[in-house]
Amino acid sequence: MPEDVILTARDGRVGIITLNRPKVLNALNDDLMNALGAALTAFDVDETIGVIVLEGSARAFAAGADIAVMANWTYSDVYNSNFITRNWEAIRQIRKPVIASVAGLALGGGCELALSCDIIIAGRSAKFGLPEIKLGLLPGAGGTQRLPRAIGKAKAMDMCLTARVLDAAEADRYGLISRVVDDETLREQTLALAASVASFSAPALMALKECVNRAFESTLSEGVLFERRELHARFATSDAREGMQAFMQKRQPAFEHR
Ligand code: DAK
Repeated sequence: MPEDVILTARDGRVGIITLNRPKVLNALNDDLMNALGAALTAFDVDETIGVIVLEGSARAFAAGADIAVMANWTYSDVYNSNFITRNWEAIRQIRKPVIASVAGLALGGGCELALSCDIIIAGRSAKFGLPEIKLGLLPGAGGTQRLPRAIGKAKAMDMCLTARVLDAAEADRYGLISRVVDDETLREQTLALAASVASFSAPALMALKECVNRAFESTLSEGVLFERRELHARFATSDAREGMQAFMQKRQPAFEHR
């Protein structure tokens, strides 16, 4: 039996997806990206799940697109089959918060996958790089666009043009990632963080994620207008009523995700 290229599990309201091609450092091939897209979508529409965690192994989150598969492709192959767009972008459609939990290598497409998540929590062993230039390629899964938005042009150019790899402390300092923790506690801290976020109102989280992402797609005044409308819409939800009542009554809110 072939090994499952991803594994899924649940921990309360947290859906966990583990990339599982350890022999090739979780190199991203079609099977894996198809399975990842399906798992993300399944958790996204599951009302019992509030947050999705995406993790790799202790050695590698993912070492990038599968070079062995790509090595003989022609322009026609990738253009005609719509490589990347076809099955790498499911994550862009996910409405619930996605937390990348990164230990070890996050290179090329692996780094781009982490950049597509909403929060990146990294172990001290994590390494982030876009080394495609060494292969005569370039980052093609959003890296040239998301990285400068995350860390600015100077640092992004340095990483893309020189294949410079950042360790976790540098990535944290530059704003590429959200938090750094000890590797031994990475999983525990990721799941605690995910559980905490998943306890909040699911529709409020989805609206909030949409607002923050809108900051990258619009002018400031359009973005602020979008945010204002989303805030007004919260007043139509029972969770907002419950959250504010709970505060007034000095108790914990019991959100129903409505
Ligand atoms: N693909 C396939 N296999 C990989 C791999 C990868 N990206 N990375 C590692 N492996 C495999 C190795 O070949 C090796 O397999 P065996 O030889 O054991 O069969 C196994 O994983 C263990 O790797 P190493 O023996 O090399 O382990 P080391 O610790 O010595 O080195 C390393 C780890 C990560 C430094 C090294 O493996 C490495 O440099 N890997 C390649 C990293 C890389 O260049 N990543 C970027 C991939 S390119 C496009 C859009 C997007 C992209 C391309 C096109 N278009 C729209 C057209 C994206 C491209 C990329 O992501």
